[in-house]
Amino acid sequence: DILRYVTTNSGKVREARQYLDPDAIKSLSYDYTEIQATSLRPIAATGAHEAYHYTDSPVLVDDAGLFIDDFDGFPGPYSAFVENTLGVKTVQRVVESESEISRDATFRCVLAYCDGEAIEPSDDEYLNTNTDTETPPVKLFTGEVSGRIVPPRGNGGFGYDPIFEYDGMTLAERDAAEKNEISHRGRALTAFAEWFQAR
Ligand code: ITT
Ligand code: NA
Repeated sequence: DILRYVTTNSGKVREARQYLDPDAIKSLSYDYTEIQATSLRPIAATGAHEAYHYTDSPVLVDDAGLFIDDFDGFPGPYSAFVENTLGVKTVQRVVESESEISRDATFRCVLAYCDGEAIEPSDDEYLNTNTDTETPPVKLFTGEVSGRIVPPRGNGGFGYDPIFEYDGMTLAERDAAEKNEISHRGRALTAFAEWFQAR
């Protein structure tokens, strides 16, 4: 069965291409329900269940967010809402205007895979958010990158990339391959691709 990389975000698809065999995987722009939660894992897992039931074929859901340390992880799971309301430049200005707080932040990405088959649980990579035992479990792959919030630079990437600096460059100053080498998504996709190929 063909694997669907489920996202409405073309920036994610561009980055994921490097890891996913184009003959075996297709992207699907399906907007699954995002539950309200303070961490990405249950959101991705629930989304994978829903997308699996929608497509009836194997799915990989990608939930990501920017967690600002001194804002207790805000915007975190609400990163898309905050980008669409305040905008990323305002987020940067708010961080800058608070003289006592640090600029440290972490990008996180959670990939949730579901193919309807029972997947052997391995520690907490395995999650079944539903008490309904008919619900197939999902397997989770995570990646993160820690950096700092800076005034916007660069035209590459998407979302918060221009205001997130890692090792002297913002993520928007890197092309997709360079971003993948160090990014939350690149790390999660590397882990997924290793597991998926070895299966
Ligand atoms: P899908 O849910 O359909 O995949 P989305 O863009 O809504 O697309 P998320 O729910 O994961 O994705 O929202 C994540 C938010 O964080 C959104 O504002 C993105 O622009 C941003 N984001 C995610 N990954 C990012 C990355 O690698 N670089 C910069 N911003 C990112
Ligand atoms: Na979303």
